Amino acid sequence: MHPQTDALIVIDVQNDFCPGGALAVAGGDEILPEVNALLGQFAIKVLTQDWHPVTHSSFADNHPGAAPFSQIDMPYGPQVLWPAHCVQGTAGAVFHSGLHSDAADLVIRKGFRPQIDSYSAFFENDHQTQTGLDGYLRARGASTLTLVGLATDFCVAYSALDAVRLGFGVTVRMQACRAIDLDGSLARACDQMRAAGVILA
Ligand code: VGL
Ligand code: ZN
Repeated sequence: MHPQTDALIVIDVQNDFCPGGALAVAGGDEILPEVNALLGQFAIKVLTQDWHPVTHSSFADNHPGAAPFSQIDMPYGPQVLWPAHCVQGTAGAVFHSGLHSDAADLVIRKGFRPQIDSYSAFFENDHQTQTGLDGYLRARGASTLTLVGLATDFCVAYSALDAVRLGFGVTVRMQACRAIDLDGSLARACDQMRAAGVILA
């Protein structure tokens, strides 16, 4: 058992990010045994759930003529346009059936504002709008975090970098993560995480 001050954050282990899903991450379901084992070892366990309205501005479908995986400029910075995924209330947004989601203390939903995406578990992509997770973890006395889930190079990396900025000690368990790897995004994310002081275990 990990100490009371150590929290496990499981990022976006949802059907749409697993094989067969709308934004499938290769091998996304392979992490389930390790993620479930970790859920049994931490006192503080949080799941995040990507949770978009069908009108969400990160969906290529909502930008006529735009191709999935292209980039646009949003008021808060560059934004990749994704295939529609994790739409609120759909099967794709549900946690993978093999995830022991009942073990979680808290589920943080993110990306529900139509005009802004939210990769990180802590801040939306403007790096200012908070999800509330920082306050929750502090209130429970967490000082170190272990991150696992999908996808390594987007939601896991953004969460890890924000967590370090917020003053948490952060470990990413790479064997319990899988990446989208768009144009070298995995290598870039790993470099950024290491440079920021994230432990890649
Ligand atoms: C994610 C792209 C879009 C993720 C979520 O969970 O990494 N990536 N929405
Ligand atoms: Zn999303």
